[in-house]
Amino acid sequence: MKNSTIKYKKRFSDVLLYVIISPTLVRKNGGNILQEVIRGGADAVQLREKTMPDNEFLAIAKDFREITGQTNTLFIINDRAKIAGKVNADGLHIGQTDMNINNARKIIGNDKIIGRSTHNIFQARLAEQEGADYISVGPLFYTATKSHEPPVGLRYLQQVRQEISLPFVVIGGITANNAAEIIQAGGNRIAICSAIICSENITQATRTLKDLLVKNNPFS
Ligand code: 3NM
Repeated sequence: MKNSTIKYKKRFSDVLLYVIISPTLVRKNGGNILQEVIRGGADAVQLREKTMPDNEFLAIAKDFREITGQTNTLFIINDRAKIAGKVNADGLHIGQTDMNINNARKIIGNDKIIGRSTHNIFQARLAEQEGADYISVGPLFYTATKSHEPPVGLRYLQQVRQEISLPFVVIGGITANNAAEIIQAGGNRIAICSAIICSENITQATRTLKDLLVKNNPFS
């Protein structure tokens, strides 16, 4: 493995709190949200906008690249591989209906991180075979952010822990109220969107969740 490849993979293995930012969801400036979550201790951020035109997305992605570069925060782009390559994002997150992992690698480079959404153990096995660097496991609970996807509950998390050796983030309906239960169940890396970016005080909401993860961190 090349040094740069090890660098990116290692950086993902250090992630505890992964924040998904959709500026249009809260009608706020993306750069401001980003700065607040970084201040609160986010280890990785994902820029996710499903319907925004590419040129607008690209402008935000450039800002995100600059800001995350200054703070050494891992920067991942949802779905838009070409833009991830263009702005030199650290990684790409792809859903089940997005492109395949091989094609994504060709666009963003072999050394970058590729994450795949999974909703059942078959998808998780496939993601592992196809060479994903991490998977997301969810939605654990109902979430308005991805309301068409039925919740999988903690049972799927247990299956992943038993069978899959890739790093994973748990996702979907996670808040400060249920995070401790999820961490106890083995969800050591958590991805959150609305409970952070829709809160009144984004920095404080991020800090609260990060503290819970650090306090219960089995890696330290
Ligand atoms: N992907 P919130 S759940 C973007 O299970 C996304 O693949 C999911 O948002 C999956 O923290 C989800 O607001 C929404 O529930 C996460």
